[in-house]
Amino acid sequence: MLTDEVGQGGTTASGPGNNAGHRGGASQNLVQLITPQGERVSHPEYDPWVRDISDEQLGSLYEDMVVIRRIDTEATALQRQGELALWPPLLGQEASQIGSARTLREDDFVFSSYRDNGVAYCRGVDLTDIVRVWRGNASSGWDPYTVNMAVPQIIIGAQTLHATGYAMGIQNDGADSVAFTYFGDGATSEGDVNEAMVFAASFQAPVVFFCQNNHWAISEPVRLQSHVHIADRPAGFGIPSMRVDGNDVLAVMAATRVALDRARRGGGPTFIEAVTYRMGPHTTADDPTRYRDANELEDWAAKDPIRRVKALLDRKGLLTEEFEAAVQRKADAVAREMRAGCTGMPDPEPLDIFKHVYSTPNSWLDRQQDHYSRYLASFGAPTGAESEEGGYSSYVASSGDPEDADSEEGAR
Ligand SMILES: Cc1ncc(C[n+]2csc(CCOP(=O)(O)OP(=O)(O)O)c2C)c(N)n1
Ligand SMILES: [Mg+2]
Repeated sequence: MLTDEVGQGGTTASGPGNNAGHRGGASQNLVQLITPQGERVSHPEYDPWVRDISDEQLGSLYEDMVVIRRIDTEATALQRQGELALWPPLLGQEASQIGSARTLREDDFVFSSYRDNGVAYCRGVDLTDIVRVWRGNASSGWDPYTVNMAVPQIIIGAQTLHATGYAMGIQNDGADSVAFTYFGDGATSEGDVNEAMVFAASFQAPVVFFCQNNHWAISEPVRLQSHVHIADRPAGFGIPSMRVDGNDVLAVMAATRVALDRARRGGGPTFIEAVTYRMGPHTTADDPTRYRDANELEDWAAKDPIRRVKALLDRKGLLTEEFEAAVQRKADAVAREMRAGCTGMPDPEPLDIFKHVYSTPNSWLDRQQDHYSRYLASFGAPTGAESEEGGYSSYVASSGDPEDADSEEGAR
């Protein structure tokens, strides 16, 4: 089982400089720079990539991880309180998301999945916008071009195609930015991800494939989906890969820098497997106790990504009371802001759902809209929305004979 290996440091099979990354052959070892006990272990190949990281920056990475765990806890609570319809927790994946996202440049472009809300935080997505879709308030959370991050993809793996296409565009523009795509272990079984890798390799596109192997695809264990390490698969496409401890923020950062550097210098795509663990349920609608062993969770809790950086800071004498209090204050403030934004966002008009389906009129949709507006009218005229131009009331007003509404009775 892959879970046993993350306790120790390791090396890769690849050479020096930016030849880092495995091109096939024997299975790779795991890159680790901080042990679960918080010990900084040296790694000749990857140390140079994070040599510049100061104590202050390490503290900042720790703060980021604490903050996104707090975002996650708060959003889970909001869901339990009926304020969000659903939430996909990132608990346990903080180092993978912070170590990578904090390494990106502003002009790089991110294509992610639903679980990468820590990445969205790093990109500067408004806290209210992070939860907007999960509240069922909008079809899309934010404008991708304001933060250079596409809205999260729910169709498993589809974002990797978008990333490869975007990367080919970067190439055409002659720019040195990079398309960076996040996806899960389960996604690697999808055709989309494989097609994205074929194109990326063929055109040597500046794209980084960042797979968070959290060991589960809902209730399917990774060992069922892949009989080899996931990082061994890209070799078949001619894409170099790295296999890093995804609960080690420095190892993730080093690998991300290797991959970005290669892409910026015209060296084409890289695949990173960040070996981590989904410590929570798949979503708030899931109960993992029905399909996974409690011992597995306990093993991974001992490899917690935040605890190990905290232990490292402590070893360095940097974990002062003031520092810890400041981190806590920041996390609380972020959680407060997100909660206020969530509960304070105005409800959309029910018929707004029809506005963004087609750009041109469509008789099928018109008929459905007409039905729905008469159905809504059967509950009596709403208050408050009547005055809004083009809103609920105008649809209701034009919906015709209230007798018709009775025929919708069964739909209640
Ligand atoms: C194309 C497609 N097939 C199936 C699903 C249903 N589905 C939602 S999440 C998920 C598992 C994804 O697992 P993984 O890629 O490991 O990502 P994780 O949820 O672990 O972050 C599946 C199968 C979907 N959303 N899209
Ligand atoms: Mg997974």
